[in-house]
Amino acid sequence: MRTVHLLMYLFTNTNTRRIGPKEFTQVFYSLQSWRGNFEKFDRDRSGKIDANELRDALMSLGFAVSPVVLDLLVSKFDKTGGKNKAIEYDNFIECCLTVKGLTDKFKEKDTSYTGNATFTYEAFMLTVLPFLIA
Ligand SMILES: [Ca+2]
Repeated sequence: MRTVHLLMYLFTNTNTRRIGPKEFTQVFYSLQSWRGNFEKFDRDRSGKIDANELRDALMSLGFAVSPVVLDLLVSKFDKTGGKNKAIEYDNFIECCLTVKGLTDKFKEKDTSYTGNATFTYEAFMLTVLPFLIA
């Protein structure tokens, strides 16, 4: 459910819980392409994405995260609370969407791509909270 709400947030840019046929079509095709990504990067066919597989998946999407961030992502999105050290399909989508969404929001404030951005407290909260409580 969290994954669905996050998808809806990203496709509508609002916290609405309803989408029209146009957005539904976008979400539907987007999910098909996520399935393809998941299968492509689950190289050992374990049905889960481990840290190395996630690193390659994020790289292919254009996101280079540090090993520390990678470990944090795997433990946060691992349904077993870090026991499997791997992420299942729906959480994989959620993880990638979270990285993409937060990176896009950061880039809006880092227009010259220096890797630094300035946020007011209010802007920071409004940027991060929708991803935490999607
Ligand atoms: Ca795997």
